[in-house]
Amino acid sequence: MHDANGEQLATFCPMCVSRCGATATIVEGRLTAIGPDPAHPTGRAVCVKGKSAPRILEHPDRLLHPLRRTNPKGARDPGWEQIGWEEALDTIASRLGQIADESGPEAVVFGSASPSTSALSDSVDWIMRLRRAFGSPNFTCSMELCGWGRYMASMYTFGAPVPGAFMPDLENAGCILYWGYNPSVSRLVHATATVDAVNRGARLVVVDPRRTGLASKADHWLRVRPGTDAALALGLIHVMLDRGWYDETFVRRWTNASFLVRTDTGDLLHADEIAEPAAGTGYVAWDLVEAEPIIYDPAAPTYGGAESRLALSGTVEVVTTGGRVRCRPVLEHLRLHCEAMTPEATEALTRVPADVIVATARTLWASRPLAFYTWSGLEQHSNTTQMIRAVNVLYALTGSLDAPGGNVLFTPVPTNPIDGLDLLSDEQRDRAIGVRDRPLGPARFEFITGEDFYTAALEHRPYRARALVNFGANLVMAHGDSARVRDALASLDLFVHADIFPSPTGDLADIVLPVASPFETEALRVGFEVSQQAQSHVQLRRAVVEPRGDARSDQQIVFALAERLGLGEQFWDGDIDAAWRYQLAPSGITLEALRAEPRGLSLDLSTTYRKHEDRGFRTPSGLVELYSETLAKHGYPPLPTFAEPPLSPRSRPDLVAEFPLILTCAKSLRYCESQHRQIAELRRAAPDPQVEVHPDTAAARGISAGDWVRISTPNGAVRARAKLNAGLDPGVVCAQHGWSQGCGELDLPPSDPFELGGVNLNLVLRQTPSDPTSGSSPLRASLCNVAPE
Ligand SMILES: Nc1nc2c(c(=O)[nH]1)N[C@H]1C(S)=C(S)[C@@H](COP(=O)(O)OP(=O)(O)OC[C@H]3O[C@@H](n4cnc5c(=O)[nH]c(N)nc54)[C@H](O)[C@@H]3O)O[C@H]1N2
Ligand SMILES: Nc1nc2c(c(=O)[nH]1)N[C@H]1C(S)=C(S)[C@@H](COP(=O)(O)OP(=O)(O)OC[C@H]3O[C@@H](n4cnc5c(=O)[nH]c(N)nc54)[C@H](O)[C@@H]3O)O[C@H]1N2
Ligand code: SF4
Ligand SMILES: [Mo]
Repeated sequence: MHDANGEQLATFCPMCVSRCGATATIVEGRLTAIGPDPAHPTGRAVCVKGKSAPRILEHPDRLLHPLRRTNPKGARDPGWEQIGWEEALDTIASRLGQIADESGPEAVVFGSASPSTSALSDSVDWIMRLRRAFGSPNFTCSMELCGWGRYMASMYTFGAPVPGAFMPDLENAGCILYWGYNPSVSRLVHATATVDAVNRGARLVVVDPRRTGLASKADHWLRVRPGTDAALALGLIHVMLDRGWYDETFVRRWTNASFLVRTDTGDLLHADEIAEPAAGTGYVAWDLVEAEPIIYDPAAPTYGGAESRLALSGTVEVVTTGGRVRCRPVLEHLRLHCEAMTPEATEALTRVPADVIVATARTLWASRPLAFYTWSGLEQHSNTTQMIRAVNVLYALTGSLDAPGGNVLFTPVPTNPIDGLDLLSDEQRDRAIGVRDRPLGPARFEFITGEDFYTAALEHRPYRARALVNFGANLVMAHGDSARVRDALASLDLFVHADIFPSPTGDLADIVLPVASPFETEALRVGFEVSQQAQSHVQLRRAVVEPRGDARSDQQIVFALAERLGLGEQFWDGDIDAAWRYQLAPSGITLEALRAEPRGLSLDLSTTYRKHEDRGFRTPSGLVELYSETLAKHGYPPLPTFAEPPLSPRSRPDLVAEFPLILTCAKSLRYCESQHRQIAELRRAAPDPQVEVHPDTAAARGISAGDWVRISTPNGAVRARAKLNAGLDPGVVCAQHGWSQGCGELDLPPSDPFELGGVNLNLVLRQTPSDPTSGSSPLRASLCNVAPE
């Protein structure tokens, strides 16, 4: 389409998880504007970052050519020397081959920026394929801080990624629960859909230390003390069980609520332990009518219609091969586990008023179906896995899973998998860094934590990580203890970094590769996730302008590197179109059809609800596991358990005099994570990092709005400007991470991320003590003080 203002091209913005359908305006070969495309399933609106895409593309700091370091690591100036792609790729391939020959392919770690904060969503599956074809089980992408909770921890309850893949069905929800998630900042398309839902009468519950955008529309805003979310969830479960506010039919049939737990050991009773009926396999429940045990065998997962007769409360005596044993059903066990978490006791821990807890439990129950989402507020704690378990168990009790208006798996467009899962042997998978120490954690799924990666690089445990092939990830800024990240990256024999812009992480690389902006390259997107309509949509995003300099897409880099590494066969000999054709084949959609319709094509798919009624859940028992035997076997609590954050006023009263405040953090509206500060259009309205402080807390310290303040933790101090927020608990402050970039146009110099007194929050946060199951870092519940500069 052409008009006086330029050519209008259909596209979508992949710069964050929202992936908004958009229209690009092109004038004389230049991108001049990005605007919404209301006809696209995610195209209602675009944000300020999307609108700034032209400035991002044309920014003078862009990386335009492959670079090779000529000065030693640690030198202030890397001494970048421009090289050609051939030389860059050949050097990388030969060095990687040599390292793999000497130390095994596992010595090479691959990495990427999170697909939620960048266009890496275009190519992350291809990077996975390259890694697996190469033979390395090690991928670092901050999964332990972003994704673990939504995609993996929930496997231990549901056998499925809820709410990661089983998304909230906002269009039909009776009640929406956002727990540590603020889509008004972080996912525009969810924010608009939520406002629609509220306007049509859906209830909204927000659990957040801050009164965020949507919290002002919420029926209940629960101002939780950072890091005590598991206690809050247990307190809500207490009320739900106490009042009978749970879906008994679902709970009986589709959870392990009726399985018997031995009171002597706390373990589940197994069929082979009981005397009558004669030994079988599986678990044991209690038939109240027959007054005898009844066996549940996951291989034939049914009670044969006896569900309604199963005991869910009380205690029974079971004759086992070792004598009489007192047992109680899991639900009773859970009830007792939560017994002490009365609304008042929960208030004392979480600072959420007892009456609000009761009222919230009532709303969650009375306004079903419940759809929920959790994110960063829960994923960056030393107790993340148990927090997620607690919220998941609470959710299971509502019976809304996979029901219309609950969390559902929108039917995806059928495609061939491309992430190369079958290319990595189990033997290699077992070598993932960290999997021995945390066998149920992200390493089990080939995601290694930052902490474990740096230990492998610096301390050679469990073996030495020698190389990193990294697509974007700004590890120095993303992880606690930035100085340790720097030391680990500097210790590598080979560090290859592909990026659009220079970064403090890229500055430590041996070879830097220039990546094209997403608006300069083609990419295939299958499914836009947030609704059935969006998930049915397939789009081949075209290059709306030419790439600058020698920049190439991540996918092109992957394919070129694969060929150099002798892996061309697994990469269609470098032919990306052929790879896409393979991927698309089951969908019936052709590449030609997509190229002819740049706005994308939609299949006519409908959601299948309650799939468990056909095939159960993919847990060991085939049921939703309120009690997780898998966790128990590895020494973790089988029922969700609260642990006080290790750096909190309760755990460390000795530190309270010096560090009386609780420090958490949240994302910025105008920037993605550590990016975009160099864009004047974005920076002008938010030039400095901010820390939100209650007015009384500020006044007591002589701090006024806009003042520069020192945020000190036991690890040192950084700076930020005070933003007064009367909605906060006076004992809580909320800062921002990701600050280091300068902005030349506004004369704002960059800030050294390793210098105390600078603006890099993660310099004074730590990765430890990390979550024992997942290795998640405690970035959102620390102790601090704020003081005027
Ligand atoms: N204290 C604290 N720390 C945190 C968080 C927090 O809330 N608080 N959040 C955590 C979370 S949730 C995450 S996801 C991580 C984020 O950490 P990262 O995943 O590293 O994300 P960014 O900081 O956005 O940095 C992305 C990098 O990728 C580059 N990039 C952008 N687009 C592309 C592209 O298309 N290709 C390539 N090759 N590069 C690209 C950018 O220029 C930038 O250098 O940080 C974590 N760290
Ligand atoms: N504009 C913008 N959009 C983004 C990003 C960005 O940087 N900027 N990043 C992208 C990425 S990588 C991610 S991970 C997502 C993240 O999306 P969100 O999860 O929405 O991100 P946050 O705003 O960091 O955190 C959500 C809320 O958690 C609250 N919170 C802090 N501590 C606690 C706590 O202990 N308990 C509870 N319950 N809540 C707490 C914060 O106050 C915040 O309002 O956003 C994506 N989209
Ligand atoms: S919300 Fe994210 S995807 Fe949408 S326009 Fe903004 S940056 Fe792009
Ligand atoms: Mo993230």
